[in-house]
Amino acid sequence: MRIGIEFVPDKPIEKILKWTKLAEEAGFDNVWITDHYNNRNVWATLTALALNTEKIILGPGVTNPFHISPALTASAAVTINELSKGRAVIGMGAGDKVTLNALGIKWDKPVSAVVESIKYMQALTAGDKYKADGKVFKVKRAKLAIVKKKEVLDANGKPIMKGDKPLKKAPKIPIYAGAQGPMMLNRTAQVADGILINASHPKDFDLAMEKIKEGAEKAGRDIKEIDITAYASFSIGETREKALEGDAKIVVAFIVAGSPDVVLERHDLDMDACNKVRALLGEGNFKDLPGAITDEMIDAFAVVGNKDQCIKRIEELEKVGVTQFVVGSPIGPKKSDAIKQIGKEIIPHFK
Ligand code: F42
Repeated sequence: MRIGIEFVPDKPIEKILKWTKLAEEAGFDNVWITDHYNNRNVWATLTALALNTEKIILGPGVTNPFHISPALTASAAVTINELSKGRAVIGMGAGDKVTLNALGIKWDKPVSAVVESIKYMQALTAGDKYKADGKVFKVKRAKLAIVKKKEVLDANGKPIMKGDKPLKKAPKIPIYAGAQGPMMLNRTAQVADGILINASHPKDFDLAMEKIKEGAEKAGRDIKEIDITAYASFSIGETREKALEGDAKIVVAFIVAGSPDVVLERHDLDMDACNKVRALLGEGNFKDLPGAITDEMIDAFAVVGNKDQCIKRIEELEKVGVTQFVVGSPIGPKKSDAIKQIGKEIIPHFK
């Protein structure tokens, strides 16, 4: 099981860097930086992280093909891969419809946009020419000049030949898709190296796995090739009560309010209680909001608790097929303490 961590660059980059260094020391495999245009820029943040870390894998989690052309995203990722000596990945999702529409950006065919952008970036990051007549992207001619292909060596260190020339390949930059919906899961499972699923409960993964399997089978892929990632809301403390002292309930409130009824029903949540949360959030009543969050809502939408409770849930997710667990916001009441606690008590359990 890989263990990743998510940071939102709504704080100065120095702070994100400090936490990322702590995460690297604590043994995290991946750091994912969220992308919202109203926060600090994701690629600027990743540049600072790439230059000041040694081991941790890094990438946007997730950027989208509507704000930025996939050609530019591919170029940014190749640049970060060079700066970090081969540690870049890309997370690509549909983006937020409301935010994009507010900027006057059309959000048409989000599933096709994500799938086509992944193929587009796969070609460009591999140093290949790309041309497409897709539903969303009509590309006449694209190629990155900066990709350095290297000779591929066999087990004895000799170049593998392709005809009379040595076979050359660019360093691989894995591309992950952010996906929740059935169509998005199915179609991205046909092309992506990993799938970032914004969920914390095994019930959600049972359903997601069905769609991922369908997609992988359709493309003739082995599901083991896909890094199935739980992008989970998380809060750890010495006790469950302590873990709940920070923003965990507020994060859960946003998830409850943003989830379709079908998801709330899947978790047998009381609809009146959920509607109360929606109303309080709508009014901006953050004072009464925590009191409206039930234990059932927390259990459905976050991994919260002491070391043993968190380990138990991550193990349950591993059983249903999750191969990377991403510790997402709020992480804990105090981020630095939580990162150290995860490094001491959680990561060794899964390594
Ligand atoms: N969004 C951000 O803006 N910033 C972030 O940092 C971010 C991080 C993140 C991390 C993990 C993750 O899973 C999601 C994350 N997101 C972030 C959210 C992400 O950008 C997307 O909004 C979210 O993942 C989209 O959810 P979804 O997989 O459910 O896809 C949407 C488009 C959806 O509604 N899908 C449905 C489905 O079944 O998959 C409906 C599909 C649909 O619209 N179909 C149309 C049709 O006509 O049938 C279109 C068909 C076509 O060709 O596209």
